[in-house]
Amino acid sequence: MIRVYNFIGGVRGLRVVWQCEEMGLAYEAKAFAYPPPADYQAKYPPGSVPFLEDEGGVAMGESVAMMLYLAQRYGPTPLLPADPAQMARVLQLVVAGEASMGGLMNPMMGTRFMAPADQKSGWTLNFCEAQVKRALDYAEDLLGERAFFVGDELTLADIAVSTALGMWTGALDQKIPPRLAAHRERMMARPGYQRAKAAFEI
Ligand SMILES: N[C@@H](CCC(=O)N[C@@H](CS)C(=O)NCC(=O)O)C(=O)O
Repeated sequence: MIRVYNFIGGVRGLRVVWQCEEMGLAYEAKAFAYPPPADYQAKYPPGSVPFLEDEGGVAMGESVAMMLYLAQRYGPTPLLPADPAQMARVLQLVVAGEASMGGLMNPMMGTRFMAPADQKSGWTLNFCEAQVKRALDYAEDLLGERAFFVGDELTLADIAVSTALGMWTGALDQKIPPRLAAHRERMMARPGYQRAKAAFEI
């Protein structure tokens, strides 16, 4: 069975189990508080979450890779459309959700919660913030007035970007542009999202 390790309330593991919910895949959610227990560190030496295990010796890190893995292994799924233009846009936004959004938020969160008092601001922090805002403005334009980023139904793009917005508005307490904000509200209202969120709330 698919097993996903995550921090309690962790956003990146939510990506993966939310996708499982939307695809109707059975999974086991393993949640723990930060810092991870020693046996987890042995399983995944970087010690970050999420981490996924599955039948056949599958053991992997990186939330976005997990999303693509699940779509490939258990698809085809409308979450990753076959139409080339739609597939390309979905892949772009799924990767952007981490490479141009979530990944840049990590140094911002580290600075906010872990840096000494005299190092809580600076050029790098401003740079990361500006880069994320640029990516969000672009996502806002791509979304336009539509309900979903690509086509007429949910795709991996909605899941990946929406969860990055969760870090931006949650841990980082930042604002998001209005159409993205409405999109996030719609995503959080989905039963699959609600069930996934509950899986990591202990
Ligand atoms: N690119 C990785 C980022 C993983 C990551 O930074 N996870 C955070 C929690 S959401 C974490 O484990 N932070 C604590 C740490 O790195 O020790 C992914 O998408 O899985």
